[in-house]
Amino acid sequence: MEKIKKSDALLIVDVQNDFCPGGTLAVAEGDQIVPIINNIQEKFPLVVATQDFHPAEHGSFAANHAGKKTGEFIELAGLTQILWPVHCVQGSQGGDFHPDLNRGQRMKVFQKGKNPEVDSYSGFFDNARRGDTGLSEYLRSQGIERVFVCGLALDYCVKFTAMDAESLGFETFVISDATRAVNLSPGDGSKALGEMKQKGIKILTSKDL
Ligand code: VGL
Ligand code: ZN
Repeated sequence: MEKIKKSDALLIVDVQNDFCPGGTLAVAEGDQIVPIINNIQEKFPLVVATQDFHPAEHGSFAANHAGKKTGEFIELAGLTQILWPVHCVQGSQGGDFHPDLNRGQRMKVFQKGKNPEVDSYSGFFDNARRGDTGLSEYLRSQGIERVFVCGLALDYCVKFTAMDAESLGFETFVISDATRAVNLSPGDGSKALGEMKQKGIKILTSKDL
């Protein structure tokens, strides 16, 4: 069991329609984490969400590169970039939070992926680490020392957010039953868990809270 303290925050990563079944970048069982996340929210003194929030011309969309398909690679912001289907476009229904996700008054939202020139998996920084969403500063201003990460997708935005949290000096936990992986390659989800453990991130389940 992990007793929740006043200096703990729950980070809900990208629980948006396009990452749930029926969405353009659907994660299998992505919607099944919603009731779990709703149940644990009330235990935390602070709950923060991230939202993938792309302009239609975003460079990570295969559709914006003539002759390229989803899953192929290009160079973007000097980094190798995998190409995605169009997803989480600003103002679209796919970019909205899952309708069943509880969103209390307290829940501040940090949007990412707004710059078309670079992708942004982490809720803290873009992939080139040039842009900062302000999440780290906000958590510190609220006296947060430990973060518990959940949401979508385990092998991309959850992993990058947890890795950055840990490297920024927050004690970091991932709630394994409150996340699901895209698994573009089979096993990506378990690989992500292994990489995170190696960095000192702790893995627990909602029942441990
Ligand atoms: C994500 C791929 C592209 C995620 C966002 O939220 O995990 N994955 N954009
Ligand atoms: Zn995205």
